[in-house]
This record gives sequence, structure tokens and C-alpha cells, in this order.
Amino acid sequence: EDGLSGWLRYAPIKGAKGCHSKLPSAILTLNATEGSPVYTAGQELSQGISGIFGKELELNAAETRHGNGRDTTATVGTVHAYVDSNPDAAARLPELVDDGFYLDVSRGKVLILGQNERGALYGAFHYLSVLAQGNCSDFTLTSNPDAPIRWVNQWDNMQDGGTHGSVERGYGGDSIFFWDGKVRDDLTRAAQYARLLASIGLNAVVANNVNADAKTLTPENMDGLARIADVFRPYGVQLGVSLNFAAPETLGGLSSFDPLDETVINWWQGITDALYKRIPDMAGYLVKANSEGQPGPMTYNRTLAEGANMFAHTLKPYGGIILFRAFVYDHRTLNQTLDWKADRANAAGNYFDGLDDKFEDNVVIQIKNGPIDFQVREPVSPLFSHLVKTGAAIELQVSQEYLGQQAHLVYLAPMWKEILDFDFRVDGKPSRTSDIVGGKRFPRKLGGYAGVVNVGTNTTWLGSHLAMSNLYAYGRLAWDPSATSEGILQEWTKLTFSDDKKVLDVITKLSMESWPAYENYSGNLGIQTLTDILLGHYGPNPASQDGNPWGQWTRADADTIGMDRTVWNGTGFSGQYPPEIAAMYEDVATTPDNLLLWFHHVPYTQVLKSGKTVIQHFYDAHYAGSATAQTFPELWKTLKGRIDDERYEHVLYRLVYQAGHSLVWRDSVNTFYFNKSGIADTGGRVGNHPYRIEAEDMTLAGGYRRYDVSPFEAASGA
Ligand code: BDP
Repeated sequence: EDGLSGWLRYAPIKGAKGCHSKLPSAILTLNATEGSPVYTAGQELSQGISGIFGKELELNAAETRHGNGRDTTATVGTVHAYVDSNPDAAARLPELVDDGFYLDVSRGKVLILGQNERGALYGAFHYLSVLAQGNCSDFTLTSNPDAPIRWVNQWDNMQDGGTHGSVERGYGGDSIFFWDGKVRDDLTRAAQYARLLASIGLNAVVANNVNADAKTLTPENMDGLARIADVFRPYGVQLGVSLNFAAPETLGGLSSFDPLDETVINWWQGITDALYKRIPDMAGYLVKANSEGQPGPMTYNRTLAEGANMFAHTLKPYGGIILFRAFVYDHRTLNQTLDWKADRANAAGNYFDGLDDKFEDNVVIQIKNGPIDFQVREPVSPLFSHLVKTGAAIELQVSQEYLGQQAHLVYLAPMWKEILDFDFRVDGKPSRTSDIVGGKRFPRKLGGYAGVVNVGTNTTWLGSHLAMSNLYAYGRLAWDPSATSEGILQEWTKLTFSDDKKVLDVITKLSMESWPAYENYSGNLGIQTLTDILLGHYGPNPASQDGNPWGQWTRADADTIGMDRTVWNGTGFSGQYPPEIAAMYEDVATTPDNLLLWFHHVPYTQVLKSGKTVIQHFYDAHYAGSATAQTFPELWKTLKGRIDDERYEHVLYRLVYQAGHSLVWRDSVNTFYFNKSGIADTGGRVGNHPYRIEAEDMTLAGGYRRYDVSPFEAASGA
């Protein structure tokens, strides 16, 4: 159990025998062409039912088999193919949208129909997931995705340091796609990845980093990309490509990359033609422009819309789409010591202002969930409420860049649910984020989800077995944002580990407590993850948050803390929300405590709705969060013998580490603000850690060397 098959283990279940009479005995695929998603569905059904129940099914036998006079065939295909041979069925089949599926399971006779081939495969995976959870009863189900765009972004580099392919903000090893500046010869892992993604309804992968290398587009590498698309295709997963805006100059040798320049436009058309020649079903492009040093249209005083539309035009004849990122800001001009009103949170709103009706209809704006950058808590990006005519996709980060990098357990579905359920009250009407990206609030054809996943070559994919619940939840929520965090988690746990009640209870408790715990010990009240901001985004470093343009600025001094983002006195960010929401955030009294310091600059002695002062809340929350983390390894130990030793030990190791590191977080942050404010902890704990062993008190033995801890407050002695 090395994690490689994720939740698709098809492991034998208890009570399998009782199911045999309710299972199909043969499989009929309505498209038997190898490599088609329907063919794949047949393979999965036979592999799954064999694994879970030990029953071997006959695949595409010459005649449909009738056991005991009953038809016990599992038929899988598109609605279209089915109706062709069963015209009478047309009237009783439900309406399906692209990628949707219909399941009818009745005493071994199983009908799995997709609106398209991909939908049929999704239906097969769904049926198998129900079986693998021990349920072999009859049912019918119609399932349609909430949004058409359900993409994965991988931040894989083609080349790193001249040797291999690393993954930016990836914590599970090297790239499964690239090596040494080229596409890997062996793409077995890429195919396995596509299988996992298809099983949770994800339909495209952008394989190369948003910080794109122009060399991705050499003819040799385009051939390589085509090979990736080939291994994805049987799973209905399409390939998308990240572009570097300056490629016409750096790769093409032109003297410009101005999006209105005819030669530049022609160059991109040539690239698009060359890609579609190799990959006729390519999903489209992803572009990061004018952000963190990346080139873009603004380099030539062109608007973001002019930049995005250039690609949109080249893609249109092929039905391709462009995901254009809203993550636009200039880190060189954002320096609070120069301009205290400079606020990175304002950037996207400002740059996209006035562009809503300027984008082509195959442009979708990909917006990170919050206005800064995947922090432990952020308000939802106000840009979702500004784009009424332009399609929008929400970018969520499965990879835990700021959230413990898979060395900490942080189950993210509860956070994503809060974001997706957030109601912007546009024009005073219900306007939930999920309804905006799902195209329900504003009538738009395109929209949806982009998840930054960043798996790697490690057999656990993400570096930690438990972190895979986040990938699973991402797929499930992109398909159906009304699914519950706990429901998703339990499904994943049953498929990944076991349906043993104890296992379910423990993993549920750990996971559901993990985000609140991490928020408590890493940065609460909306102050953000007080992590090191400049280097690895890992571990505590509250001092690094201020005075640099990449950070969100705690603005902490001896008496006060928090970023004033009000209109009346601050950076004006709260004014980017529709009136009802803006009014809520504008006022300290109505701002929820968990975002207080995001929107307001207040004294440490400010009293919260809970009755505590800000500083005492800080102290208490850091103790509470790390105390919760201490319970994780103990809870996990109760599962010994109930799951395989390999994964048991792997997870335990990480939870023990997390428990320890949460204390480092707690003491670093608390000591930092204690030193700054001089206000004592009423509990008498902060600054008083008699059990800690100072490195200075130890004797240096062989194999150890002296190291100056930076930031200083992360060291014991402070
Ligand atoms: C930040 C990451 C950086 C990414 C950037 C982005 O630290 O590696 O390139 O976001 O999303 O979170 O473009």
C-alpha cells in the first residue's frame, strides 16, 4: 500500500459474497475501440469488480448473456450510441449536459450512459465507487456537473538547474511529465494520474508551470506534449498548455511580443496551429501575465483584455479556450514603506476594472479564491462579483503551499466550502461564488474550477497519504459544490483505507479539526498564515510579513496590528465588494472576528465579539491549535492494526512531526507579539517554556553542526 492507486484500490470488501447475485456477469461497451473512454470504462468495470468481489466478468462477449433468464449485462456507452440500438429508450432517459451521466442499476442489469464518452466513463467510476463502499443495492442516478471547466494546473518545470523537471510548490517529488527540459519518455505516471482525475470528474490538465518556459513550444517539445495528450485521452482528460507571453521574442526571435503587432499575432497563430495539428482535442491555454516579473500585454501599454483576446482569436477555430489569470500584480511597485495605501489585495480589482465587456467569449478569467495568495484565511476575491459578462473560474490550491506543505494535515474542503458558499449579494440578490463560477448567477456559457495540484513522482502523489483527501474533495466539489466536506471525506476514507467505523471516525475527527487547528497556530483573526513570506512559505516568520511587496502586511507595531483596508481610512479594498458586503467589512463592529485583522488596524487591546482582547485571543488560539495537533498522533495510534502498517507508519511520522512543529509555530508567533506588545499572557504561558531544551545547553556531538536559527524567534532562546 504505497498510495499509488489512491482511492482506486478496488480492494476486497467485507460482505462481498452477499453482493454476487446483484452484480452483472458481462460487460458490453458500446464503443469497443481501444483508447476510447468507453473502452476504458469497460476495462475499469472488469478490473474493479474483479478486485472488489473476485468476480470475473465477460467483456464484450459475442452475445449478451442471460443468467437465470435475467439480463445481467452492464452496458456502458453514450446516450447517442444506446438510443441508436434502443430507439424506444429515448423517451425515458433524462436530460444530460456535457460530461453528465445516467445510471440504472437493477439486479445485475446495469445501464451506464454518458452524454458523451467521458460522461460514460464517469458513470462507470461512480458505479464502482458505490460498490467499493459496500453498497450493491439497486438505484438510478442522473448526475450532471455543476460547471464545464474542471481543470487541474500543475506547476511543473520542464527544466530546473539544467538537469531535471521539478514542480514549483510541489511536495511530492519531481515532475511526472518533464525531465531534463523534455517530455519524459515514460509517461506511465501521467496515465495513472489521468485515471485518478477522471474518476473524480476532472477533465483537463495544464501540465506545465504558469511561470512558463517558452521552450515548451519547440517542435520537439510540442511532439512531447502530444504524447502526454495521447496518454490522457483514454481517460477523457484534455491537455492544456501554459504560455509565456514573451515567447514570440525569446523563442521566435521577433523584436516584440506586443499583442497588437501583426507579426506577433501571426506567430501565435502558427503555434496554435502547430499544437492543434498534433493535439486536435487540446483544451486550450493558461496565461499568467504581468505578474511577479512575468511579461504581459501591459509591457506594451495594452490592456489585459487585448492580451487575452490575442490568444482567444487563435484558439477560436479549434474550439479552444483560454484561462487568463487574474493574479496580476507588480511586486516592484508594492512597497508599503513608499506608499502605505499600496495594497496587493486591490490589484486584480483595479487591473480588470472596466474590462468586463471587452473579452472574447472563449476567455475565462481564472481567479484565486482570495485576493492575496492561498492564505489560511482570506475573504473571497471581490473580482468574482465584478465579472458579469466574462466567464470566471475559481483557482483553488490543493498543494498546501502556505498550509504546511503536506507535512501538516490540513483538510481543505471546509475552507473551500465557505468560499464557494459565500454570498456576494450582487444587486441585493443571492450571488454565491459557486453559482457565479457555475454560470447560474450571470448567464454565461463558460466557467468553473482550476485546482493547483502539483503531484510528483512520489508514490503518494502529494507526499502524504492523507493529503489526497484534498485532491479527491477538489474533484467532488468542482462537480457538485453542494456536497458536504464530511460526506466527501468519509467516501474518500472508505475507498482509500477501509469502512471500519473506527477508521472513519478517527480520520473524520483529525481532518475536520485540522484546518481550524492550523489557522489557530499559524495566524488567526485574518492576519493570514504568518509564514516565512520570502523563502519557502514554510514555518513561522511573522517578522517577514511586513515591509516587503510580496506580503500582505500585518502592520504590527508596539500598540496596534492589522491592515486597514476600509474605504474611509484605509486602502479602500473593502469598497471592491457589492454594497451590502462592503458595508459589513467597512465596520469593525460587523466584520467577523476571523477577518478582523484583514480589514482593520486595531489596538492589541481591542475587545472581540468573544469578549477577549486581540492579543489574548492570539495567545489562546495558538495554545488551542497546537493542543489539538498534540492529539493527532495519539488518535492515529488507535488505528494500529486496522489499516496496513505501511501507510499507518507513513502517516504517523507526519502527525508526530506536525504536533512538534505546531509548538514551534505557537511559541514563535506568541513570543514575537509578546515582545512587540509587551502585554502579558493572562494564562502566564507565553515566554515561559520550562520544558524546552535550549540548544545552547547541549553538547555538540558528531554529525551535528552549529546553525544560526533565522528568524531568531523560531529558536528556543528567543
Ligand atoms: C504564488 C507562488 C508562486 C506562483 C504564484 C502564482 O508562491 O510560486 O508562481 O503564486 O500563482 O503563490 O503565479
